Amino acid sequence: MADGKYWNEKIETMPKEDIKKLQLQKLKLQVKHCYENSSFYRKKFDSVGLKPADIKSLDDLQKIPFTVKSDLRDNYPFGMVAAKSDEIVEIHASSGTTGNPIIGAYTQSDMDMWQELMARSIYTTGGRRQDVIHIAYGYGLFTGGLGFHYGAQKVGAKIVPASGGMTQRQIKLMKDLDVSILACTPSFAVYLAETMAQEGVIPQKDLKLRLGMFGAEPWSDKIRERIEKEMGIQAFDIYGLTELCGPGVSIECPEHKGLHVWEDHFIVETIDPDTGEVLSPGEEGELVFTALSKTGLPMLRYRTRDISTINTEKCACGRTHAKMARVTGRSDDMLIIRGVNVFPSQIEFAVMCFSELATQYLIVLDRPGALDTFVVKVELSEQAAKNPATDKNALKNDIQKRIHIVTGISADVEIVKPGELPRTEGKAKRVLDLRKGKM
Ligand code: DLL
Repeated sequence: MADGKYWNEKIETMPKEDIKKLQLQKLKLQVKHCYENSSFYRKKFDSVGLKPADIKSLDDLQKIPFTVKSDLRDNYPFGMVAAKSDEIVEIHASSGTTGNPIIGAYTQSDMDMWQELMARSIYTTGGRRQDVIHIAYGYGLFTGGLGFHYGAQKVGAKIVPASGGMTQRQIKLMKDLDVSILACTPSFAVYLAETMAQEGVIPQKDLKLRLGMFGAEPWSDKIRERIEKEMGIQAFDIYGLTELCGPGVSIECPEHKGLHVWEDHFIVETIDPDTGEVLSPGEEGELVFTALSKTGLPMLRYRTRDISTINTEKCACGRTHAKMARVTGRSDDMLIIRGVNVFPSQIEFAVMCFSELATQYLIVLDRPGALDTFVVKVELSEQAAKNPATDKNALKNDIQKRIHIVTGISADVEIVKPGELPRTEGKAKRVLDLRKGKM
């Protein structure tokens, strides 16, 4: 049990050269594991004439082809797995997407690594066994709730597994149970702060809250300032993805100058998203991770689509692991609405079920206050517009219900006249995102 500044001082402050040696040692084993146990990786290696023995240095990593999200979808559910079926002990999935979901299939050793990294991450922010941690990330297939749960268990903290919803009740619990750490999406934290103000709860006086761990969606310094000021806490950014383990891939340290990537388990690169060229530290690009310890569903050079910058300079906190800047956005079209991943294709799928509608639609996102607004504008077909029997209110309700079923979140549907939505030449523009700069 850790009792100082670090959860695992030896690992967290390991000299950079030693981290590199460890990474190379693990990379060689991991490549061999993939080649011998996953037909997906074997084919990938064979397609470029690469053998595990060709990986002799960390620079050789660049010889390995990228793994992309569509590989996971195409090989759903277990085509990329490198473990025996009975070795998989838990499965999670990222939110969003119609078609095949992106799943994470974890062995016991993957689960142990995840729990360890979450414990290390909580500890890095200052979380200790004396803390009461309120976990308001969703529990279930999403890795947020259970990821924090496992980590907090290892730290030995008292857990309040609140999950999502019932905001007022959550505030009451936070008050009555002396909650000291809040873990949720940044947008939910802002919403909680707003509701507290409406309910006359003054966090600085009525709560024992001292820090928060926020992630799963991009958030800006402005949001951080608001959360910190309104709740009287220190906010920490936490990053991760289902494909690698869930939250706990990287964590902000008390210096608040980036998120340390746990390099004993992951090699991080940044690449130009258009050309795939590997970038140098300090250059902004797409994050690519190689998981060094995962045995269930290994990830070699996995393209995340997340845009960030790597910083390899020394950190004043003493940790030697490289830092990534907060993720500013994604290079693909996935939308994160109120913390939930939504693809425009899901909306298309939902609205195209209605014969009364034309094929045009537009998703309008905004953030006038704390929460995202999510409007879907759809066009009536000429025929339905002319038909006096068309009941627009009933249609609107049905479409809203359908969108909720498909995405899991509520949208406001606006039905407009035929021809009213803008048309473009070439690719249709389906999303009008007015949230930029309003976070
Ligand atoms: O969001 C894991 C997570 C849970 C991280 C709780 C942090 C806290 P997925 O559902 O697979 O996993 O979504 C992963 O969410 O590729 C990013 O685009 C985005 N994301 C995650 N953390 C951050 C963050 C979880 N701190 C996708 N800042 C990732 C910005 C984030 N975006």
